[in-house]
Amino acid sequence: MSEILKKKVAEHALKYVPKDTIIGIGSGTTIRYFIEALKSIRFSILGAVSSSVKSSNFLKRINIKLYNLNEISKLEIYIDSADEINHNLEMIKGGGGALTQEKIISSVSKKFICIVDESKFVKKLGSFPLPIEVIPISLNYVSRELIKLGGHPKHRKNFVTDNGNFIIDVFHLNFDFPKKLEKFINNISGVVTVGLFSFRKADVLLVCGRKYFKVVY
Ligand code: ABF
Repeated sequence: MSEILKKKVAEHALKYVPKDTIIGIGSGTTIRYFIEALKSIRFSILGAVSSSVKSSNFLKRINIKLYNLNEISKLEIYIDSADEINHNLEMIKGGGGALTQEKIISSVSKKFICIVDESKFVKKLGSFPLPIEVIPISLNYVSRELIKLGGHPKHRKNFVTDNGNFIIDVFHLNFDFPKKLEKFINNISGVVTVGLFSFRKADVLLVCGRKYFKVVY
């Protein structure tokens, strides 16, 4: 069922794509549906900045021109999904491992449009473990610091990010003060990016449920 909802929300997101612009594009299965849907738009887009090798490959297959973020100073929109998003539009991202590029590209974008199926729209963040990208030699040090914070860190086995780094998935963290938590984790040496998006949260959320479709600002 969630595949159908992901596809629906992805197709709906086409309405938010401005003409003749370069758009920022995230990663994951929901975004895969969005990229598929891009084939059907009648007007043109100039191209895309992609957040992962996987998304870049899908975009190339449908002949969308790819830009390096360094060639661009601003983007009108960034479209991506999330692993969890709350009513304040703060998110946990990085289940697919592309959180660093996702955070950078969304930071350059005027508007972050998040598209999810209803299972990801939550009252409270934290059922999904928080992904953190770390420099490989810092794995154990960062894990010890996360334990001090009350978390249960788990190294994501057999996984290397597009940047050559490791991912730690952290369970049981307290998300009562997301900004404080994001800042604190960002400050641990060896952390490249934390998959908590409380500063660069979404601007618009599209949620597709079995019985409803919601737009949240
Ligand atoms: C990206 O894709 C990630 O930040 C998030 O981890 C994931 C969601 O994946 P899916 O669309 O496959 O559920 O947005």
